[in-house]
Amino acid sequence: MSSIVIDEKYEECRRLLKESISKKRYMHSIGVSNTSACLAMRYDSDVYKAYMAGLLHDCAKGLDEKDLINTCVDAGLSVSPTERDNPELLHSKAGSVLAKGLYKVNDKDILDAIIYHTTGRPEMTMLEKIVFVADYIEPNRTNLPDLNELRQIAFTDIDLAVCRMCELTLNHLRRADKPIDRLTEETYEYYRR
Ligand code: DGI
Ligand code: FE
Ligand code: FE
Repeated sequence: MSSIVIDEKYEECRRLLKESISKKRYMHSIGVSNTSACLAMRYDSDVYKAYMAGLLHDCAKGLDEKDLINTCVDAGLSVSPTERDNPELLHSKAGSVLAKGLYKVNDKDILDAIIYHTTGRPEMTMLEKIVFVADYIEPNRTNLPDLNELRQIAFTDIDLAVCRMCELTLNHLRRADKPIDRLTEETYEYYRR
């Protein structure tokens, strides 16, 4: 299971990732990797970058809150008040730090797709949108709202898929009374237009 080999580099990253996160999170990562590759084919984007960004997007999920904050601070990345109160949000930024330092990924497109996979941002690159959307619709996801519809929209109008996903995430956060990151809101405002 999950023994897909793209090249040796991918294979090395996959092995290291498997040791670093839970089994469930690893299966999710393989799902996001493959789904990102499919979307990249559909939207004429770099398929290899999509495989790698999807594989590593949650590579920092194994870090505890203290390590998430330290990893970002040590790398000179800004930590917003919302992020300090909800360090889980930092797994995307910390993920890019690990991807670079531990997994030896130097490609800025891939690192940015990891950084923005949770909040999104206005004017995302195609690769960023692909990982953002693949994170939601990958085959192992079963308990998210509107999955069937979103899986179709993802392959017909990726901007609309981003918009719908932002809307669902914001609704969920508001209902759960969770603090909302400025970027999450800005992403929705941008893709709503
Ligand atoms: O890491 P995953 O679970 O695969 O997915 P993700 O990186 O999109 O993170 C999912 C969680 O992040 C989800 O429960 C919604 C939450 N999230 C997204 N934007 C915000 C947020 N949580 C808070 N508190 N504020 C946000 O702006
Ligand atoms: Fe994530
Ligand atoms: Fe994820």
